[in-house]
Amino acid sequence: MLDQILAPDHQEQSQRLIEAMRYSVLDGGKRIRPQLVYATGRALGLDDALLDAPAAAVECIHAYSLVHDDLPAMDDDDLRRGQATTHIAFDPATAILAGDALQALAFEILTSETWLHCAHSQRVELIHLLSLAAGKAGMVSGQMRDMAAEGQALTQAHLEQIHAQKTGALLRACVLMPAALCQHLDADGHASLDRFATRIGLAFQVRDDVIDIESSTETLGKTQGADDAHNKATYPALMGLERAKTYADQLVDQACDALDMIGGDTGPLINIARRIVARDS
Ligand code: GRG
Repeated sequence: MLDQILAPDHQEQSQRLIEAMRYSVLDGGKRIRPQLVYATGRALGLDDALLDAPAAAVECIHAYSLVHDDLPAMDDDDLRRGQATTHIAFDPATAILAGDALQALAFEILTSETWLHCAHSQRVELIHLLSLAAGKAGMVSGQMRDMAAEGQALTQAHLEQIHAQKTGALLRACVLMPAALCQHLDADGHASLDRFATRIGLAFQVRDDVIDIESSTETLGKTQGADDAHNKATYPALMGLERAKTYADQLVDQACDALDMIGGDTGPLINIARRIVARDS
């Protein structure tokens, strides 16, 4: 879908913008968020075609966040997904605009009747969930609080609040969007999926902190040791490396236990949860 929507533009003035958007969203990445959307849909018995739009939309938001996070005014990173960050491959102004346009594209996709066929109320709910996850109550707020906390000693509760917003909110939306498309999900089922999403969101961040120490720049595809260089509060710094790894495993166990309430095929969700703590990039 994204390859089609972002077909190279032959109009001279926007060609560079489209190139930068394609570079940022189509070239690499593990695609964990779209996979989570499809896996949740599978657990709920939804048709894959209904999930293409939310999956593409969430990846656009994710890609924009990485482009902006790498900018000189933020983490100032040169390497992402094993290649030059967007502002290096293009220039900072183009990277800002490509990120902005990717964010807008996410909502363009969800509002498009070409790309998403669902009831009006469900469409509104998807837009609501994604905007909450991305904005001032979610990812952007988490990023702001993360920057403000640099160099400070945080409690685990404070660190978890920040990460629930910065990383967790978008991962949670990947589960809650398919849930919103499901007609037969009751309140208990919804609460179980929410608990699953919250636990894997946290596990994802704990693992991210661990691999920032243990993995190499080559394997990560981004600069290793960046957390330490930016004086960030991390789980290994707070509780030690081995305890952080155990904690991530426990979170994933709790997440998988929460799926017991879901009657459908939860295998793909469990697979993703296990991969989150096994990954080294
Ligand atoms: C700049 C608005 C704004 C927000 C930035 C998500 C984020 C907030 C910053 C990214 C910094 C970072 C490394 C966060 C830790 C978790 C995370 C999102 C890692 C990258 O996600 P992956 O591993 O990336 O899924 P790929 O490249 O596989 O898509």
